[in-house]
Order: sequence, then C-alpha cells, then structure tokens
Amino acid sequence: MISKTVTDEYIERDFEYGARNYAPLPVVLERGEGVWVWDVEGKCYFDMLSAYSALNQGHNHPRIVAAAKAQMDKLSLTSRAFHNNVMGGFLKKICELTGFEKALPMNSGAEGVETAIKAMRRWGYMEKGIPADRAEIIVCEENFHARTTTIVGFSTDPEAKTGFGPSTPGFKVIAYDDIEALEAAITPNTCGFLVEPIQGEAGVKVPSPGYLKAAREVCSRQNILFCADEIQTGLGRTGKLLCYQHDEIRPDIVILGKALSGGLYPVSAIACDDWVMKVFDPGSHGSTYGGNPLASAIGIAALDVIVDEKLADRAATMGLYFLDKLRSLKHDKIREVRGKGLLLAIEFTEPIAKAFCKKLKAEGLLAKDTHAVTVRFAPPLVITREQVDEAFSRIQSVLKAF
Ligand code: IF1
Repeated sequence: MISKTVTDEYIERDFEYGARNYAPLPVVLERGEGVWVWDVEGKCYFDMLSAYSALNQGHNHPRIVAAAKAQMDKLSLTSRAFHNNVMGGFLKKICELTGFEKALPMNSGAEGVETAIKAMRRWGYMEKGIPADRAEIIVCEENFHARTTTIVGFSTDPEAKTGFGPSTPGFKVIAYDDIEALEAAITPNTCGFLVEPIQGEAGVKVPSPGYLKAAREVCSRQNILFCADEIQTGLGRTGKLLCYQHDEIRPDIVILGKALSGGLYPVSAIACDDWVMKVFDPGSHGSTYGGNPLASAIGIAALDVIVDEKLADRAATMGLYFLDKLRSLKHDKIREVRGKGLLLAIEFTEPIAKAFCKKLKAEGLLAKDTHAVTVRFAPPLVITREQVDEAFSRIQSVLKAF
C-alpha cells in the first residue's frame, strides 16, 4: 500500500473544503524567512515568486513583524468612524516617498484599483464636465488589474472573465504599447487611462522605450487622467521605487498594494494630488479596514525597510546580474529572456512553462508559469549575489535536463 504523505493530506483537505479556483503547485508551505520557504515536510525552497511581488522585503522581515506585534498589543481596528493615531503617519510616508500630496488607504489591490476608477470617473464628472454616466476609461489588452466584477469586465483573458458578465460599461480596451491606439480611443467623455508600466500577468511585457512618456503627454494634452497600476511593479521591484520613474514621468494617480505591507497584511492605497483627491467627500468612499492602525503600522515599517535597505537599488543591481545570467542560457526552446530589475521572465517557444516549474520545485526553487509559455522569476529584493548564483545554478541544471 502506498501511504499518503503529509503534503497529500493537506492538499486533499484544501480541495475537499475549498473552491477549485486555483491549481497550485503541489507544495504545502509552513514557514518563511527572507528568500526562503519551508514545506510541511521540512524541505527548503527559494521563493522566486514572492507572492507576485508582495514580498519584496522577504518573508517575515523582522522589522515589519516587530512593528505588527507592537501595534497588535495596542490597537488594531477602529473603523474610519473615528481617527486613529497611526494612519496619518502612514499616509505622510506614502506621500513623501511618491511625491504626491494625498493618499487614500484600502486593503486589497482590487480595492485600490476600484478606488482609482472611482476617482477618475468623479473627476470626469465634477471637473471635466462629462455628462452623467458617460465617463469612459481606457485600458489595455492583456491587462491584469484584479478580480472584482467591474475589473474582470474589462479583462481580455477569457479565463478571468468568462461567465461573470454583464460587464460594467464605460471601459474601452486598446492594444498595449500602442500610442496611436490611445490617441484614437479618446473621446470627449474619456476621463482616464489605466495602465501597468510593465504587464506582469501578460508575461512580464515591457513596453517600448518612450511609450509611457508618450502616453503621459497624450493624457495631458487631451485632459485625461493618467493612472499607473504599480501594485506589482512598484515599491522597488523593477529597480526604481516606482516603475514609471524609469521613464521620468509622473502619473496623476498611482495605485500601490502588495509590498506596501511586505506580505504581512492586505494593504493598498492610491496616491495623487489634491486636485484629484478632493473629488471624494464624506460618504463617497471607504472600507471598514482601510487605514486601520495595524495595517498602517505594518505599512510604515514595510516602506521603511524598502528605503533603509535600498531595495530598489538592490533590485536594479541584482536584477541586471540575474538577467545577464539568464540571457547566457543557451537552449533551443528559449524564445526570449526579459524583464526589469527583479521582475524577470523566460519565454519558451512551446507551452512547457508549467512542466518547467514542476522540475524547478523538485530542485528546491518555486516559480510560477504564466500563459503556458512564460516563467516568472521575481525573488524577494533582499536576495544576495550568492543566492542569485545558487538559484541560477538550479535553473540551469533543470534546463539542461529539459
Ligand atoms: C491572484 C496575476 C500577478 C496585479 C496588478 C492589481 C492586482 C494585481 C498589476 C490585484 C494582482 C495577483 C493576484 C493573484 C495573482 C497575481 C497576478 F497573475 F493574477 F496576474 F501578480 F501577476 N494590479 N495580482 O498584479 O491585487 O486584489 O490581488 O491584491 O491569485 O489573483 P489583489
């Protein structure tokens, strides 16, 4: 008789009681530290996904854990019916780091994006004078902005979208990295352009140099808001604090999430100047947990770690080093190696990404496939040169046997 492993037991329980909305790699994790995670059988792995860039600071960063514990002992939740003594410091820090005047805290990335959509629409009605219920927001093909009904309504990925209609009206989808398509899609009712500076889920698609700058200029000229979804690309991941800084632009709204808490808690926010933020008045927006003292204390520590440990610079240096190594790989099934900072990907010529990730797992390295042909490598930004070397040698040995 073949006996069940502990891993099998956990996985069976997940499938017995859980919805089948995921098909994870068959590994059950129970502990993490820095770039490492351990499964329930004691096996150690490199985390090369970092919870899709939520763990830029590494697993269980001691400073963020300490801040969370200290705040938990005092006060965790007040709701926004009352002020708390931590939120303001968090918002101030977001503003100082991003260079915007105001920030509005939420929880998940999805809520951050919804907040930005509401801000753009209200600005369209209140400031631009768009007739009621006619506001249009332009988004890009292969976008990933989250999973609420409104947001999947303008997705172009059938897996994410099918069966969840009717879609919220008021969104126009254009090709990514196509400035003429943006110009052509604008009407007098356009209030905003929502874009990922690098499309993560689409397979780490880096737009052509100059695209974001040109899009920024179009938006300014046509009086529409430029909104950057930096939930995945922001907070150091691509080698700058914010990915759009590579293009020396400033959006009207930036959306942050994921690493804003370093993986300890769902924390998101939008940041913008007051001429945009003032569209929100009492009662128009909010969330029970948004800006709570625990989230705020965690957020402050998470941002402090990014700054004090110079994680954006680390991502730039280690990213180039890692990218060079990945580009040195010679294999007839590799189509392209690309990325910025520590948001890297290998695209294969065949749909072998998932099988590749399974082999990597056996070698003690966890990575995630996307769209069958691409594997993402996005380790915590605290990764050292020696750890990049070690990760690379595991990737190389899996590829040799492939
Ligand atoms: C899942 C993808 C990544 C995001 C951008 C908003 C959100 C995300 C640019 C929403 C979230 C996550 C969600 C996660 C998988 C992951 C993902 F593969 F689905 F597309 F990262 F690439 N904007 N992305 O990347 O933030 O509400 O999830 O906090 O399992 O759905 P959220």
